[in-house]
Formats: sequence, structure tokens, C-alpha cells
Amino acid sequence: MLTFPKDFLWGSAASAPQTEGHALDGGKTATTWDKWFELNPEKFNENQGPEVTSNVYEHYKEDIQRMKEIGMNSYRTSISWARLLPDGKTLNKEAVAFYRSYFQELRDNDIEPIMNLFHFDMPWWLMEKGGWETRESVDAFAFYAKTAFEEFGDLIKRWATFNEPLVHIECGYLYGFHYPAIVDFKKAIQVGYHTLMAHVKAVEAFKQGGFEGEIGIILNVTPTYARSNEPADMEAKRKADLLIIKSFLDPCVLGEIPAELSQMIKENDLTPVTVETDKEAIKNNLVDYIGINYYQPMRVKAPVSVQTPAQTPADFFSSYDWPEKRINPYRGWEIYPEALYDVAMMMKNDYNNIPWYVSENGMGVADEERFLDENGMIQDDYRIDFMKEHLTQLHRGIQEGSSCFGYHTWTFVDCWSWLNGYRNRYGFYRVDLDNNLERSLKKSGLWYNDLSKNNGF
Ligand code: BGP
Repeated sequence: MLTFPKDFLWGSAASAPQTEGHALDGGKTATTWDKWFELNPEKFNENQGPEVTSNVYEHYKEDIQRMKEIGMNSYRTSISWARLLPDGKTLNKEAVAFYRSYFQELRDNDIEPIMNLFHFDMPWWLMEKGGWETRESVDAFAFYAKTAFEEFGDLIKRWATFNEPLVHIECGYLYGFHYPAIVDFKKAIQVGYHTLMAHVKAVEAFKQGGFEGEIGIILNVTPTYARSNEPADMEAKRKADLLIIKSFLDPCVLGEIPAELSQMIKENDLTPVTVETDKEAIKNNLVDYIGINYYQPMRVKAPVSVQTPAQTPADFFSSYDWPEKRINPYRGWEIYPEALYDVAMMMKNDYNNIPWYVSENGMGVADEERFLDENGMIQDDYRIDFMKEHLTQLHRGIQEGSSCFGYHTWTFVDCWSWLNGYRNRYGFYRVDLDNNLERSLKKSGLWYNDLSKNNGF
């Protein structure tokens, strides 16, 4: 039996744009997702847009009972910026009432809410002004964060500023999967810098406001694995670590952007516009904890060809396709549970053993109806095996002293996923799109209940 530390968090993660629905009512204004779906619905799997999703806006009370049924003691989701402050300034009373009731319901059922402020959902009014490319976004986000702390600070004791900031940077400004889907390395770096400063200013607002509780950030990072120990591969790993891992972890936990990273960016004419007081602000506003979303490891090798100055990250490192990898064929992601042990050791050894938790881990599978049994339950043993393997590695890291305080899966109820719509399912509960979004328990939910009740397996 592998037993986890006392008061370990067992739960799931989700986000406002992927679950709430009612995307253009209840006083909410459009985000880039709502607008992009209006402009280019063909980009979205089976034309599935963000307007309905799993409709938690109406179903949160029943859903919270479902969380209890599978032993969840915590739940992370996000607040929608465009719902709370539809024009960036005016408080939407209907949103306040909805979120207060939602969070109170979680508390009343002993499910600790962890509340994130930004999950890829840039308000359209701000995008029209340039989004994260503009310094205005930093102040706008800090105002939004402060408003959320004031309105919900009595109900929320664990906050997160961003979910996977690298994703909106890379997918929006390098790889074409998020709006505005442009390829511009210099803009990507500026967007990254403003995101970091927005995070820092939100932490500052939290600390200066004297709000009770903790504030952190959720990152999708693992140590990078190099193809070989050859110098060129190791140099690629060093650069990938700087750009992908240390770019956020170092300033958020250690208070400084690594000098080597600034140098590398400078040599390639990518230095962002900054404000003189930023350095001091970064130093003074460290996080209390880190969330790590882990799905797949990052493997790199020496770049295949190099342009100087660099035009994309591929000029620093190429991704390496390990021939021996195991893969989740539906999502195309490598399965490598050992990385969770390595993450645990990285947090312990390189980041002052800061408290951290696994804020997302999970397995997306398409056409899960294939696994329905005669009682209408999806027999998702593959998901149970996936969790067991990852938890075994995590447990090893905890045994060796890493301060991990929880394990959240993606996700609780099957949810809408950006351009992939409802293709890959991750939930403990199935959502039936043909039958009023009806939820039904999968076998993995039963297993999770035992896991949580026994605080181990
Ligand atoms: C993470 C995101 C989530 C979620 C998850 C699963 O990166 O934080 O929003 O979507 O990945 O990935 P996907 O839905 O693309 O399969």
C-alpha cells in the first residue's frame, strides 16, 4: 500500500471557459475563444464551440454532489475575467452572485476550492487593444485580480494567477493553436514578459491587500530530457530548460529571471520592453506554492538547422522523438510516469523544496463509448492504470522529501477542449452530448473514491 501525506489534496481541475457555458449571457462579454468560434467555426472539432460546454453555470450544485460521491476533497477551476468584469472595469453583480454561490456550495460540501484567474481566456475588449502584447494588460489583470480577492477572499484561501502561461504564449504567438495564431518570436517573448509581470502584480495586490491564504501559479513544466550526453544535445537541453522551465519557475519562486536567459534573448534581438521597477517587483512577490500540470515529458536534441538571430525556439533546440516511447494514441502524447519523480526532485533540489502539487494529470481518450458495459458504465481501466503509475512515481518523490501536497486529475466531468472540442474525454464522469449533457460515472470514479478514502492505494 502506498500511503500519501496527511491532508493530501485529492481532486480534479477544470476551467471556466471549458465548463461554465452561457458564454455570452449572464452579463459576460466575449473572450478570444467566443470570437474565434464566431469567425472560424471550421477550426473547431465538429464545430463544437465554447457556448455550451458542460453547462456548469446551471449544474454546479448537482456536480458538487458528484464530486463528493467520488471522494474529491478539493477542486480547481477558474473565474472568467470577461464574466466578472465584462468591460474590464464594471463589476457584474450576476457573476458575483454565481461565483459566491458556487464557491459556498463547494465549501459547504468540504471541497476546498482552488481558484485560478486566467485559463487561456483573454477578454475580447482587451485583445482588440493588443492583449498581452500591451503593457496595459498588466494593470488590467492586476485590477481584475484585486477585484476577485475582494469579492471572494472570504471563500477562497488558495489562489492561482495563471494556468500554463507557456500555452497561450506558444499557441497564440508561435504555433497557431490559439488566437491570434501568429508566428512572431519577438512578440511571443513580449507576451511572455507581460504575462509574468501580470502574475507579479497580482501577487503584489494579494500581499499588499493583506488577504488571507496562499497564492501560486500553475505551470506545465518537467525537467527536459536530452537525446544524448553529446555536447550539442546538452546545449539544446540547457537552452530549452532556460526558455521553457526557468523562464517562469525562477522568477516566481526564486525572484529572478535567469541572467543566462536574458543574455540568450538579447543575443537574438528578442529583448522585451520592460519597466525599471519590474526587477524589484519580481524579487518582492514570490509565490507560496506551485502547481505542476504534467501530461508528457519534453525531449530535445540539437537543433536541426539554426537561424541567427533565432526566429523560433527550434533555432535553440529541436524536439526529439524517442523511439522507445509509449504513447497515448488519441492525444499523441508520450506516457512517461517517471517524470513525476523527476519533477518532485527538481522542486526539492532546485526550488527550495517549495510546497507544490500535481495540478493536472490525466489521459484523454476518444470514442470512450466503446468501453460502455451492459450497465452503461465506461470501463476505463486504462485511466486507472495511468493514475496508478503516475502516483507510484510521485510517491517515490514524496518519500525522498519533496513537499507535494496533492494530486489533481484532468478532469472531473468530460469537458470541452479548445480546438479539440469534445473529441478526447478525460472525466471521471461521462457527459452525453446527445442526451442533455447527462453525466454518468465511469469506473475510474469508483477507483478514485477508494483512493481518496484510503489516502493511497
Ligand atoms: C492542459 C490545459 C487544459 C486541458 C488539458 C488537456 O494543458 O490546462 O485546459 O485542456 O491540457 O489537454 P487537451 O484538452 O488539449 O487534450
